[in-house]
Amino acid sequence: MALRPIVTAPHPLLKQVSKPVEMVNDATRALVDDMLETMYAAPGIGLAAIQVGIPKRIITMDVSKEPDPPSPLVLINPEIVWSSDTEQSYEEGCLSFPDQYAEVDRPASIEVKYLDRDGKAQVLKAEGLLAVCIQHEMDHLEGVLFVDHLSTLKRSMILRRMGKAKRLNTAAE
Ligand code: GNR
Ligand code: NI
Repeated sequence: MALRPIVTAPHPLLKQVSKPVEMVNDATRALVDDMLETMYAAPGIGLAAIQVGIPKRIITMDVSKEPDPPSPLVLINPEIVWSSDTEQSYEEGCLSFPDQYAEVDRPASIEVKYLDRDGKAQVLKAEGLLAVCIQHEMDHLEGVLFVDHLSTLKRSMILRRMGKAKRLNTAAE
């Protein structure tokens, strides 16, 4: 297992559309394990493979809260098969936008089909934070970021703050 560096905005990789996994094999599982380790270390509740530079349709998640035990979830080639008309608003963050948060509206409940880490087909119905997280991660597979759901004004404010933070970082290095 290994920690992998997380790609931060603005980076062209984050706009890339990820490719389906053709076969779930040991190499896939090795990447999944690295993603889980990287996600927990960040710490984050979700991670898409493109955030560690790999354009494959793989996401890892864990929305469990202490003192509950960890509950890692791996979705390969996920597809939303149903989503509710009712939306919910949630203050989202993204490991590729450190320290930036904004309210995003999305369907409140969804049903998603995917392959698990053994390559077995699964269906999952989700609501609340899990539904938010799955949709946020699935956006990454299409090169869509949470800021793309915001008004132009809010998006440019966040992008400007990201630019500033990056310049400060480069100056300090
Ligand atoms: O760690 C994360 N927290 C989070 C909070 C609210 C809505 C979505 C997320 S996902 C984010 C990790 C991440 O960037 N995944 O792509
Ligand atoms: Ni994200």
